Amino acid sequence: MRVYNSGAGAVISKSIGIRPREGNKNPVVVGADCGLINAMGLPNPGIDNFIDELKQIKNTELPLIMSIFGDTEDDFGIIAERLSELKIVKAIELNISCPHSKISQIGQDPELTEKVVKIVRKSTNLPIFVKLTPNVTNISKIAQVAERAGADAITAINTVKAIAIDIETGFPILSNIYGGLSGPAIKPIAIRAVFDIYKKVKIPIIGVGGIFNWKDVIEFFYAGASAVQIGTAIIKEDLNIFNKINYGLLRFLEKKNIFNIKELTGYTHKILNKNLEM
Ligand code: RRO
Repeated sequence: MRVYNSGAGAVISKSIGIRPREGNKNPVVVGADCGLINAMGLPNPGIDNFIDELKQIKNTELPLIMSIFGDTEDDFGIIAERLSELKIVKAIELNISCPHSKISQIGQDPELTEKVVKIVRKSTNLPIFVKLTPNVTNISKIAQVAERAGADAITAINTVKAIAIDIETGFPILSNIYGGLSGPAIKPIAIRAVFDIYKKVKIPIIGVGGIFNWKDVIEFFYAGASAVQIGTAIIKEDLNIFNKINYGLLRFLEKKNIFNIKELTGYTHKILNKNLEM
């Protein structure tokens, strides 16, 4: 509720699995020059406890998107079905892309992606977002597979697989060795991913990766996004970021005489295609 009341259009949960999970041992986060590397290890209370917690939220109008993951492919369907009974859940996002866990294997494999999305499609009528990993050669191919299997939107991107090493000891800093890099360092990678996916799918794309201000949001929309997510910037700054971004976007749209932010989606593609026609 705090995030929503701070100006976010919707709220997305940490990924929830079938059973409680502690996550990795410390250290699980380390700073990088332009962002963070994390290997939280999917810590979460498990679906039963989380549903109990959700039931305590009085305002069911809160636009809540539930991020989910499974230890098995069928887990995704079981969790999605259970969440569908709750009025507060407005969409489900499939995490098939955490770079330092087993689930990233799904998002790196077209056949597994298709299988998981189809299982969830059969389990729920809620909109399904599929969050993709940049740690692949051809992200738009995976997006196409997800679209064909019944996804309603693509979220791009999850973190970029990374390592940080302590030069005194020579040991990797994170207990898990590998982690996921987020923050401004990955924004150009995320923009490229959204740009490439936009060329290949018709469903909306939710852009994520290194957004800190309204200019970043415009860039994602021009590349092809219809919405964006913000994570690392909330940790590095604070919840005022949502109002600051909303204000900056409104001023930009007013200045350009644009009535609906939808008009920005894919703008770069439109001007590039026009140039090609000339
Ligand atoms: O919990 C994590 O370690 C984690 C997850 Br689920 C994810 O999707 N991406 C990430 O960078 N870390």
